[in-house]
Amino acid sequence: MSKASEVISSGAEKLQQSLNGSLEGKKVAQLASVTKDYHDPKNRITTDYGVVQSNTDEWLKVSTDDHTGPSLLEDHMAREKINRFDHERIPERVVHARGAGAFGTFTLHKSLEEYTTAGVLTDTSRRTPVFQRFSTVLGSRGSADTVRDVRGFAVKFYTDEGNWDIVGNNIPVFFIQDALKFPDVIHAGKPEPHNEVPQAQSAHNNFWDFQYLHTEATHMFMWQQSDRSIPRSYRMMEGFGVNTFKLVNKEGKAHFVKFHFRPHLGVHSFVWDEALKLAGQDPDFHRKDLYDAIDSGCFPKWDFGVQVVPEADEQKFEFDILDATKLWPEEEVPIQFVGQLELNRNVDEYFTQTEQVAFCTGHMVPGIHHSDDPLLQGRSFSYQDTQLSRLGTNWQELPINRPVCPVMNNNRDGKGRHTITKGTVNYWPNRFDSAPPAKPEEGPHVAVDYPAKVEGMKARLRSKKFREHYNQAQLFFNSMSPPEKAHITAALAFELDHCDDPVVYERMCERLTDIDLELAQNVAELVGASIPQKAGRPNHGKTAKNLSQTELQPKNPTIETRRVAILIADGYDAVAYNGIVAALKAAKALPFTIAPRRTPIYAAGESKESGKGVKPDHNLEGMRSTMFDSVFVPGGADSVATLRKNGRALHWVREAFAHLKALGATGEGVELIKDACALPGMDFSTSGEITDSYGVVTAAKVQPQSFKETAQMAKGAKDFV
Ligand code: HDD
Repeated sequence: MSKASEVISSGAEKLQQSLNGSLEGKKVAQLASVTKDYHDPKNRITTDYGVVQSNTDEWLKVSTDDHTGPSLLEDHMAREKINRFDHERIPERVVHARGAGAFGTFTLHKSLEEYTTAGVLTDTSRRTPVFQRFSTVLGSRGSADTVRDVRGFAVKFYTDEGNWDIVGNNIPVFFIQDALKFPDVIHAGKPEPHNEVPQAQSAHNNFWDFQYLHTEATHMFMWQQSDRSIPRSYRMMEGFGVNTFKLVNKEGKAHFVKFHFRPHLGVHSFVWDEALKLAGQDPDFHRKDLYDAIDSGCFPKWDFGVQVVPEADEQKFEFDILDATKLWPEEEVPIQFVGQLELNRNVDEYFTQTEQVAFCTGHMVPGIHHSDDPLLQGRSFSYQDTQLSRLGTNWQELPINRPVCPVMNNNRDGKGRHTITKGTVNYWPNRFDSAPPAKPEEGPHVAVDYPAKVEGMKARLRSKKFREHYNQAQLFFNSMSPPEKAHITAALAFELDHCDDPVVYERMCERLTDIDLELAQNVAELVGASIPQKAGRPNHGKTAKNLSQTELQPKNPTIETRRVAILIADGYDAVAYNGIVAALKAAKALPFTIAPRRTPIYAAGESKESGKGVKPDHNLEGMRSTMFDSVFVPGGADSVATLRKNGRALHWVREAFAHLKALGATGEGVELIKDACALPGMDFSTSGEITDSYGVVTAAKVQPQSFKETAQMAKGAKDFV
């Protein structure tokens, strides 16, 4: 059981019990029918064909006590075991190879029947089961979670009318307008072909060479260089469908639509130094964070919203609404929030669920349709196609991919077919009238194509507005807060510093003048390029709301699931320590005790002989401050004296402060904080009062008989986490 579940009682089992009979329960029951429990005490080890075995450790041989003889080909069990192992791996995803997934529920609180007939978006009584997979894009399956990259946000809705997939990202726009450029943008970003370097990074010549030459990527690379591409948690990022889709209502009228998911926890990011260090210190940080939160019953939630534009208004915008390199500013098209996505169940097995799940933008249900967005059109070919090489012809039959509604058609055979379809024919029309196509009048669950009039030249062309590539790159940069602008400057300086070809960084600094001259000049200085003197184009000065993460903070701030390290050594102040642990647990945060060693640590006045003491969760070397959201140092003269002499402890506090984390201390603990990170002008508590300065919350004197101060401090710290 994880630390998280020890602290907060599990809600997942209760949820499962409450599902029986519901649509949501259908997927649970379907998966249960193919799930077996490895830990059932009745189990005995068998071959794949079911014969119980008594020895699977030694290959059958001709041996004596003195000599180990040759192994026999006859041993089918042994050959099966090795043979199955040899073939365990399947090709990883060509992009988005590294990911983590979970099950959940989609609920709707406002019907969208004005726009669509889709049951999942009109029936407010439904609880639609979902599977969601988060991912990075460029890295291979074993790469680190915290690299700078776009994050995938793919949701499979198992609706009563079939599966609907939103295959989105945590950034609302994309690098390319036409799907045909996808192999180029991905080849440019992936490791370079001659030496397969670098892994999971865009900081290299080829990526930036492409960004300069392929100007339609300008808006997207600004997002990719912002804090959005180093999220603190999958639970703390937005999700976007990115492409433009169409909703069609019962009158047969169409609206263009974009899909949005906004996290209840707000949008939060690492600082770059933290992300870099975590990639080595804990490459599974995001995967574990998601698993632990769900395991502990702190279910991540997103508000689901739509931006809707009537078909007749297609040309009313200065950008083309079918261009995936453009967003629809909320000032022009407000988001209507109508539902909620909640993740509430972890996978039982990674491979069969998270690895074998297969998304496809072409998976739509009646009432949700393709638009002519040229990126979307090509995507829907690519996803179906890639699953064939990754999972085989019958990938739709894998349990995680099966719809919860009936499936019946004349597709047959192929490698690994599971379904046994009874009947004497497998074609339509047939003399039995079996499995006929439905009539549109049978109901809104029947797919009917939307009749759209199309005219134009048969040519390799995009419409005029697709040729404008800079306005929204400026809009995004202008909308950033000063720290976010500084982070973008530093990110570009890092990335271009990794480009050793001057052609690449010189050109990129020139490109930045198309966005903002000052940005271009600052980056050029940092990377040693010629300092541009003239803007490539004037900055229009416009801003839009909710592009800066500072505007996307939670309605109800919480420290739920935040990880707080409490540093102690022998002689710590038990009152302050117990008080902060209790206060954090009450707020559903996760306290971790960290000490110089992992054998018990004794409080002031507590003897080793007492047999008590606190067993720390980790020693100071085993974990680093990067793995926590906050650090707290309780008093205790001996404890703090030991820690003040310990370089690692000082580094812990200093590093956490440099990463802008909330720090707290009581009693003598304040002295350790001062040693590590006092700045000129910083205030520290000198008496019973609580002082908070630069996010450092201190109380020099704690009343031994009371837990109140520490509880209050936890409350104070919350404002800074
Ligand atoms: Fe893609 C995977 C998101 C454009 C071709 N893509 C993939 C995944 C996500 C996205 C989240 C991982 C799904 C999972 O967890 O299994 N892709 C996007 C977004 C795009 C986009 C938001 C732009 C709006 N993709 C895009 C284009 C193409 C592809 C233009 C090809 C023409 N994408 C693929 C793929 C992948 C994929 C090769 C690899 C594994 C898979 O599909 O299942 O087909």
